[in-house]
Amino acid sequence: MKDIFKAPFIIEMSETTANMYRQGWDERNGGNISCLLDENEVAEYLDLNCVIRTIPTKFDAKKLAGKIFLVTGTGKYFKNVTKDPETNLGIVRISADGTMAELLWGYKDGGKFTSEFPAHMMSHIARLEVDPNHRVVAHSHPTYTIAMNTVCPADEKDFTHKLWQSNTECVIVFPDGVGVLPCMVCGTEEIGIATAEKMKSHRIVVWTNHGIYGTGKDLDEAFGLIETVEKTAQIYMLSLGHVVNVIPDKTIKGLADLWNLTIMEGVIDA
Ligand code: 2HA
Ligand code: ZN
Repeated sequence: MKDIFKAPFIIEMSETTANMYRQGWDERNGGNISCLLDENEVAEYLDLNCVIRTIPTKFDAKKLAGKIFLVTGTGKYFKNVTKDPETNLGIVRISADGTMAELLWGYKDGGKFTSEFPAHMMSHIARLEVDPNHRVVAHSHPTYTIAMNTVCPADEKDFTHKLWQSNTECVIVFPDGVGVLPCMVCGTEEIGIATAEKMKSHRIVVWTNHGIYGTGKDLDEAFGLIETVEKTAQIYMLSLGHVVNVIPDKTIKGLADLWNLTIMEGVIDA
């Protein structure tokens, strides 16, 4: 068996959580990440017949039966992952009936996966249905995005438009727009269902007054989506009350046409 502490998926997860912490997006135990792993790759590091313990999923995860995920732990701090991945992370396999997560590695102190496990798993189901290359769901509390929620309506077309108008990168990076949920109780199956519904048509979902979900084929892509929204939310908040130039709709359309992108419907008139 190879040394799991040297596995690319553990190193990349440690680097990403540390990076997010340093951005100031993940205070205390804020944020959580899950990555769908390749079974054959995991088998190079772990005996897949050795289940340490089982943890109830508390929702129907049957559509993910047999799939293996690397998931940040509940109550754990992103800033601590690098120095102790085995306590702060876990590798779980969804049981055949979808009611249990079989712990294959990690959560060494008896812990378990993030409280947002339902939102993560339901988002994986939704994204895999539209994109077979999808692998990562990352949740974070970026400051300016949450600040934008306090001054903007919880309306996804309006929110997307404001981002597209503030930074020319936005329509290119997320032509599919940003899904927006109203302020809801987090950690529940309900918010998981609502998030997954948005994930059918968006790779980014904002939880009003809470934070953001970014998804993608790898950690870089999920991180990059969050980073682009957050940078643009910062531009928006810094210029609030002093705006003389926003990107005209015809330029947003021009950018989309130049890059052959299909943009979220109903956001611009052009
Ligand atoms: O893990 O971010 O949404 C703490 C949270 C809950
Ligand atoms: Zn959160």
